[in-house]
Amino acid sequence: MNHLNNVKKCTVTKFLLISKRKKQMNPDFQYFNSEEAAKILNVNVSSIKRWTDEGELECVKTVGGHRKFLIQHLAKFLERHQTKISKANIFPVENETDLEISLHILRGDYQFLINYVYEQARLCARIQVQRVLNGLYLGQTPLYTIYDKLVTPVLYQVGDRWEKGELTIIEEHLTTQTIRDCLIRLQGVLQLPTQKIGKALCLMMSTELHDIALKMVDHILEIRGFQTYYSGQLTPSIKIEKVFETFRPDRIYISSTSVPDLNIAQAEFDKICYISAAHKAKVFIGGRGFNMIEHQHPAVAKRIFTFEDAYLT
Ligand code: B12
Repeated sequence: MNHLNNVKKCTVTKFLLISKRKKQMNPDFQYFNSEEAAKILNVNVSSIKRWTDEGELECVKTVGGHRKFLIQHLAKFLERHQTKISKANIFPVENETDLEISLHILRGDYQFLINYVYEQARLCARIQVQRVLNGLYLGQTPLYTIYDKLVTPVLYQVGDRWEKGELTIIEEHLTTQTIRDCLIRLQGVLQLPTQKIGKALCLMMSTELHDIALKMVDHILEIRGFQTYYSGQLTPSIKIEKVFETFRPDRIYISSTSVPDLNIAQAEFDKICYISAAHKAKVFIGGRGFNMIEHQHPAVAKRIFTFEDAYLT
């Protein structure tokens, strides 16, 4: 947040400097075009044009006559005209900080968003984390991009900071649990197709606690139109045949990260593959645990490394 405040102060100061002179584009500043401004204020582009023509909303004009907006223009407008805009923005805009974040969401500035979401998750600030996830999704960012470019790097950052001793174990738990909770809430916002294209069983093995990656795979499969079944942490494969008979999945997604006992993990994986083959279900695997588990089996269709891949395969 310090960084954010610095950026804000710096931009405001610079803006004041130019507004005393003539209002013209300064290459050092970040400008929105009319479409971006409309998206942030959650109004039509025609409203943006009308308000600028009426002098209600400040802007600068390019040589070609295009309207460009600084965050401060929008913030000033918001202050004066709260009633003119709906609260349901892609990232609810209530103050300049929110506007700044909206800009990064719109621009897909993941480096900024990774640091911001990491910081907010560390503080267990669910609302802030949620707003970014929802903002990106409602702003038409593909779900797999949000997971590959934002959530995964944030989780890696949690791991790196913990390894460096910058996060205690309880802080690591609190941070990741905040992210996990926000992902579960995001699930409620996802637009799901009504027509189902298949059934997918998302499975974890009996010693596995790392369930966030598979939860995200589950979401990706749901938006693709799969009916999904998600087993969750520490799932023993005892009588797993019954699950195949009940749900008749055509795809099995297995996630493995931690392999405390390779013999146990290998035996479980082989069993799942054997039953999958018997039920003509394709197996898709992911996670670093498969660097250890032998996975050359006829039932295994593919090892998947990214959420984009999970969306496309
Ligand atoms: C959060 C976390 C935890 C949480 C898990 C909470 C939860 N509900 O998931 C808790 C605190 C419980 C935990 C516990 C442990 N953890 Co941990 N944990 C992490 C952390 C920080 C993030 C994991 C994560 O979600 N990553 C994000 C996912 C999206 O990334 P990914 O796993 O690389 O997956 C990618 C692909 O492989 C693919 N993918 C993954 N799975 C699947 C599945 C399918 C089907 C598909 C299609 C794709 C796919 O998608 C991702 C996109 O690239 C990592 C650090 C890190 N670098 O990942 C350590 C890490 C995974 N943990 C580690 C360890 C050692 C442990 C513990 C053994 C610690 C301990 N001594 O107790 C225990 C193990 C518990 C167990 N039995 O499982 C190590 C693993 C080392 C290894 N195997 O190489 C890591 C790497 C930390 C480290 N640097 O040492 N952990």
